[in-house]
Amino acid sequence: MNALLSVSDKTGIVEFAQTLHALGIKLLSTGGTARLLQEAGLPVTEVAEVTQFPEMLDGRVKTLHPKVHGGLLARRALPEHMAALKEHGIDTIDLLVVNLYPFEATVAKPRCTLADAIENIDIGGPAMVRSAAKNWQDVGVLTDASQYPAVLEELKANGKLSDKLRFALSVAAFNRVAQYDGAISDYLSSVTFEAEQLSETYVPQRSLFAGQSNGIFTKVQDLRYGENSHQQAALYRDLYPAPGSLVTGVQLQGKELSYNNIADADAAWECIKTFEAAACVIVKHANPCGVAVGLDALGAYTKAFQTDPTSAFGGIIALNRTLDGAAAAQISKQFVEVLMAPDFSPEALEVFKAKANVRLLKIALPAHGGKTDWERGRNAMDAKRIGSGLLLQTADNHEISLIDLKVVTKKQPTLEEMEDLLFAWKVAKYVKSNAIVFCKGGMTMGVGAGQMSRLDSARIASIKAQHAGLSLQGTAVASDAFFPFRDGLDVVVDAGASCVIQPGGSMRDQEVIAAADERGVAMVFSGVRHFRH
Ligand code: 93A
Repeated sequence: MNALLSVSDKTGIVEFAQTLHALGIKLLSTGGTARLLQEAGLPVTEVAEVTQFPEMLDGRVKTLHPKVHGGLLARRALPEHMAALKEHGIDTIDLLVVNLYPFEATVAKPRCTLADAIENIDIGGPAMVRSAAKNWQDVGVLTDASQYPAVLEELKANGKLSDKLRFALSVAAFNRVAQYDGAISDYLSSVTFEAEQLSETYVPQRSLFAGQSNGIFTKVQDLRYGENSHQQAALYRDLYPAPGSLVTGVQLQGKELSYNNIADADAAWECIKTFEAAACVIVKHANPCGVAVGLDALGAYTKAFQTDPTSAFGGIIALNRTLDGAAAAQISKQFVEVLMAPDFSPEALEVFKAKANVRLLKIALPAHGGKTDWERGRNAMDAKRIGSGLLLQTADNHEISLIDLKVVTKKQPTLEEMEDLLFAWKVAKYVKSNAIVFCKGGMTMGVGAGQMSRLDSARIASIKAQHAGLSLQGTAVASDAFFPFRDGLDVVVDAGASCVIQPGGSMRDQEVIAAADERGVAMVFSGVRHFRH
């Protein structure tokens, strides 16, 4: 049996080749890979020796040769194919191990030049992978180091690969090539052509919206089902996920995550990432039903839970501090589906050992102070599927600070009220529209989400507070979009609010400001809307 090894990522290749050699398989290889194997003392034949052609054009032409592709493509069962090989002195290649030039990693670097990107487009590698994958009945093709163990296991056991494994490898190979070409097409489509690009050092301007093929995603796993049990589903992640995003997390225990678990966990995690102080977010059906900051994990959780203990049942909980024993003991008293934190203390893990179904996810938080969206763990783009189409937009990454706020009423908010307003505004961004959020003392006191009328959201938020036994006297209220009429404002003031934050910008702003003055409450305009649908 002959194996051709040609890899850019050389992880595990020496050990893999050593086992192939021990199994009596003959090794062929390209320049860099051959050198590495020779250094490890393995007998290797260079492809250049087989083709009787040196690697040329800076390695652009190494394996593009009939002696390679004939050996990969010949059908062993067809006498005329085998006769042709014999006539031209070509040996079969029965195992192909290739991973491609690192195009995706190269263009992910912020200062990548166009020349560098283009040099990293692999031609010979995908050509060989396609030849081998097409001829899957006769050739095993490996495109990733993660496949080495399964292949070695079968070779050791049976001296050859099963049809099932060769077919699976072929499918994986075509997936890899499709993904690779997708990444190249995405990258090149995003470049706007300018004359300077002819220079070797040119770093192209890239449009966010050009090229969004599936090349930018990689499959993580199939899910048991989708939003409902009759729907099929799978999880994909960005090829280069931002640090601190949900998909970089590790599950420490618990049942397999479901589609809804992942969607809700993401909503909770995206919200918790925006807090620097110890905070807790509890999510149900994609909306926060309790958010709070506190002195520590326990303090934040206790407050967040108080907002709406009924809805918190079976909720998804995110913390931005290590989950310690005390917080774990408290949380374990409620039914929780998923619990996320940057770390878990041994005591906390001990508490949840007894609750084996609870899914614990350990996710590193992005570093505060990162410059780019990516470094700060935020998506640049947001997508929504519509019938036969896709809506794309840049993500809602807008954040406000005190200086952005404009007080529009006679009454000024106190410092404490200002803090509550900013907190409420932060939370409202993660509540589905129409969002009305009552807050006080760094915790949500009533959340009205996803109603078709702002008035109903305001009513629901205050009813929920009543049910939870919370008083809304002196609360701060955030409204994700402007009040179109004064009625919504009247509802929140009737409920006890003393100050309000909203974008402003309605035709009837003056009417709403006059109402706030009349009711003696403070109102600030943020100047930005946070619709979330
Ligand atoms: O420049 S290429 O597109 N031309 C080729 O003929 C060719 N053959 C293999 N790139 C080619 N390769 C790639 O070289 C492989 O896909 C692999 O990524 C890499 C391994 O080179 P080396 O063994 O010299 O490190």
